[in-house]
Amino acid sequence: MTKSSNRSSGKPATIHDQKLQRGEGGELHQFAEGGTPILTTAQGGPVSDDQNSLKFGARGPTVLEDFHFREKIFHFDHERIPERVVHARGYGAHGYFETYKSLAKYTRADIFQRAGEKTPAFVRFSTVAGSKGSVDLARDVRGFAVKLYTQEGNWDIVGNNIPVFFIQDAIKFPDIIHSVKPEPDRGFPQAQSAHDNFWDFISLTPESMHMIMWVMSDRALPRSFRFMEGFGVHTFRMVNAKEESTFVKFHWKPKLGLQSVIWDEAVKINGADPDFHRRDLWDAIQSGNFPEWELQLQLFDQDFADTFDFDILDPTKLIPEELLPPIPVGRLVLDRMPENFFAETEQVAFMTQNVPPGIDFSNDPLLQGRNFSYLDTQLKRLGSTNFTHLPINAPKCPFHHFQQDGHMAMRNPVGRANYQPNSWGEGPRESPQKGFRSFADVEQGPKQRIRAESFADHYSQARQFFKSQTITEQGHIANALTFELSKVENPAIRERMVAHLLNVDDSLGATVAEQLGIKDLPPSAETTIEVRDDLPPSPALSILQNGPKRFEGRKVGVLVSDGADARLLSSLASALAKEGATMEVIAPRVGGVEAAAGNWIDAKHMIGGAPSVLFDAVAVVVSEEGGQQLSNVPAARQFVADAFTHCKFIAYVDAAVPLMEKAGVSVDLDEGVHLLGSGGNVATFVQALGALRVWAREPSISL
Ligand code: HDE
Repeated sequence: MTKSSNRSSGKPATIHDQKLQRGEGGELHQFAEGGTPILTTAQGGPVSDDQNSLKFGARGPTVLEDFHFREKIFHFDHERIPERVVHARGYGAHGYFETYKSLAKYTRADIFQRAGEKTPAFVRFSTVAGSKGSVDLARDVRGFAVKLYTQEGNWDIVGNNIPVFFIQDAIKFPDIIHSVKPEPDRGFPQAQSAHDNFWDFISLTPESMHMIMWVMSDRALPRSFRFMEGFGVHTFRMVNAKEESTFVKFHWKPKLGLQSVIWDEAVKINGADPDFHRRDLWDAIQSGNFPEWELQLQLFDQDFADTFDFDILDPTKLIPEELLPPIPVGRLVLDRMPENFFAETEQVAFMTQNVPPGIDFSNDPLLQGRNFSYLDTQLKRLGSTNFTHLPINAPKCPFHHFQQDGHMAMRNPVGRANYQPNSWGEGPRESPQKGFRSFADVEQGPKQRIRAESFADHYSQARQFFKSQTITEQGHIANALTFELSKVENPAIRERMVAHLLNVDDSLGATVAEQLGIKDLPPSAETTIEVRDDLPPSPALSILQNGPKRFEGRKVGVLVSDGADARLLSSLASALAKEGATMEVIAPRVGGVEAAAGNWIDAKHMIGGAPSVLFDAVAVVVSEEGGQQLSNVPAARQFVADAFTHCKFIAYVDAAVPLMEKAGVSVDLDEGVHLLGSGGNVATFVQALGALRVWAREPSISL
């Protein structure tokens, strides 16, 4: 068979150039002159002309019998599959999970039996609300879906970067999602929660308040997939060989620490590079800086669960890590990008119900609903019950079953027996010992539509989350709420939200009301039970208290001009490389600049193409003349001004002062602005970068 190779480069081949050769397997390969494979139809027929459709005469009409044209257009017209109804925009990578030690005490899952065991993995990160082509930096929850190809079948931990959820019962999922998606009459806004429908629903759904605190925090604006946590959200079970069950919550902790951007950056990044997160992951993996997360488990029993007022089955609640420290059990490393985005990232099918023996579900009503839902979505999107035949979805362990036929069946069983039991001595058999056995939980009660009393507290953990944030982070939450509600046109919705916020924190409610210009503070929303004020702050919930302390994995943007000090640049580059960080050069022209010593400095970007929002910190290394010239270039002024406004560290040489001043940045303003002498002070600057931002600057800046 001729291998499809329509992507290989080379001049267009014509049928006259054709030579026939036999391949290794004896198959006939068709080559044009020069060894380029000949373009064929999907049926393998060689194509003579791919530039012109078949016509009568030079000017048409086109002839119906042009089967090559028909096949080509037919296939093109059907290239799209439905995008995911939620989490449509996503980006995936391959890697592996490495088990630290045996967890046989808790689970019989094979993946946790042997220290050092490596299990292939595929991870897909996503936003929830936006379409497939939407921007990366929408304020949104991020999906963090992990497929582990274990020796006992695929295990999917289909989690988020936030450990709680909006709703307690799966039956409300279509409502919350409809409310956040573009409004159905007007078809906008895209990938945004800042609109009436979303806040109307939320203001009528008190159970969402804890999650609202998270999505209004900087957690919803991650700087990189590599710098965010992942959570299984629900309480699951681990079941050991003795059929003993332990409750478990899954946490993925990024090795490079947590980091987010602020809203003004997010808005600008979306314009400057809508693929910011994708590019970041691609660049990191392609350059060998493989992102890594540690899997940590919160393990507990029923007695521990009973110590809380809330229900561990309620997905709007978390167990503070200070009360139950998560135990590290393995690491996830992403080291390979897919070869084909569609085949792998688009077609990967995650399902919460994919669990190996030894992992089991709790009765969390959201999880139960998800277990029901995910199979539907695969059939809808992938179009066949045989979606497990796609390589990305197929298990990597041996598998045998009697499922057969159906659309696009690629793996077709041979032999006579397609049922069991059979007396032909053929085919697989079930194994009571090795097979999946559900934990034999005892349940009873009347059949009814009801929400348990234990799910009734909607504000205490929202308050705990708010109180666990630094002042800076609390300010960001208040500003996010103000922005979002400022886009709500119906004042009654704004007021209903403020009434809820007053239950979370008086000052938060009052600040948002004040910033929105609500003259009379509404009474706080009614609660069914008293909001607890005694839950201690949990520092684990704050991003800023869990930063990396090192600049590793981050990037400095260096603005240069002709006559720049190349030695200074190279000492900056090597100091950053030592930290595991990178540097990109931005010049007036993308071709680069001539250094003071006459050598050439290559640039990666031109000024207008690389605003400082794309970097974690900036430096300005220019000549006297360059500094003067750039001070008249709006994009250069914006580069510096934004870096300052976004509380970034800035390094500069003396010659950059005119530019800094025109950008409104006084060089002796704060400790985040560093003077680089020729070769000097680079180390101090790079050391300081570990703090990532100069938050002390923020109160003096009004965005
Ligand atoms: Fe999902 N969710 N979800 N979800 N979810 C989907 O499955 C659903 C929920 C999550 O990268 C869909 O393949 C219901 C919570 C991620 O491919 C769909 C409910 C959490 C992804 C679906 C929830 C998630 C999805 C859409 C309420 C965090 C992307 C396409 C009961 C713990 C996976 C698809 C990927 C995707 C249903 C709630 C995470 C429709 C019914 C809670 C990360 O099946």
